[in-house]
Amino acid sequence: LKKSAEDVKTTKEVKFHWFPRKIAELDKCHHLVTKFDPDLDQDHPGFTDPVYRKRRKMIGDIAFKYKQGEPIPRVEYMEEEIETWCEVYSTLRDLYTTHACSEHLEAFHLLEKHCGYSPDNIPQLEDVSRFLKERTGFQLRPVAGLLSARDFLASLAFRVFQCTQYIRHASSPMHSPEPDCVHELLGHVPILADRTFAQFSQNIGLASLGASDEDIEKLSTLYWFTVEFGLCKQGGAVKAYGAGLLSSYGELVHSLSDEPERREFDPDTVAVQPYQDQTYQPVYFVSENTVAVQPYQDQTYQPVYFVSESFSDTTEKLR
Ligand code: TIH
Ligand code: FE2
Repeated sequence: LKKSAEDVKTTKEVKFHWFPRKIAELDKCHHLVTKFDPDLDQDHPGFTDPVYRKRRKMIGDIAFKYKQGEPIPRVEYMEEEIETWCEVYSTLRDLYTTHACSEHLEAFHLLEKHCGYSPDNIPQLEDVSRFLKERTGFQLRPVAGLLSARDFLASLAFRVFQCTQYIRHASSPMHSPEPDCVHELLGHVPILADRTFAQFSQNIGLASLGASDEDIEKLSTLYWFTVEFGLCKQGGAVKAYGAGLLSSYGELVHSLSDEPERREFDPDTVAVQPYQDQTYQPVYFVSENTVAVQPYQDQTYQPVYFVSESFSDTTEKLR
């Protein structure tokens, strides 16, 4: 996390980080982590592909220029990009029937019907954003790469999901170590169309506002093992609801195979569980059905508190 003098305001006893007070201030929440940058990371599949890197810059510029409230500019995707999309889409779609949770399946169906989701079309963020806004009040905003945890979580507090618009390199369609539009559109978007899940996501965001670095770390770990890599029990079977699973054919199969360890979800344990972000997870956490939480407005809540009481079976009642 990048920290500068202005980020930390200090009075005699209280030390807190700057955080956005209104949605327009998300324009300041744009600090990127360069970890998986194809220009800097030698292991990135696009590192030796100048055409890919140029394309990434072009699409990234949309995000750099974007101001909150504007419509998200459309991208005309190239043939090779659509081929990558098609390969991932077709393979994953077959797998969802058996591997995805019911909330994901239900929303995916609607997205195919109303939002241009199909094997030969990469949906436009603006269209998807409008769909989500109507369903759960979530909206998308374009981002040029991996954001700092603090900025990313802060936007969730405003029901804004920062969303990449470029696509993964054609040489590795089945798994990407960084977010791309396949990950956002196939992994995150469907589940953000669920009211209970949307509330859970916003609550993590609210808890993050002004939090200490230590608590941001805990909240991102919690986010990692739920929103990104969470499994849940549904009708006696274990299903995936994490976006990192639902956007990666390789990891989706792996997560429900005999290979990894699966443990019962417990927020206090999960918040401090070490994780790695280069390849498949060795351990996943299984929740009882779906996440349901109360809407908290109080920014001083301890992050682990609200999550401890968060798992109950109220999804059906909320519908
Ligand atoms: N591994 C995911 C995919 O291949 O779609 C992408 C990411 C998940 C979590 C962070 S990046
Ligand atoms: Fe993600």
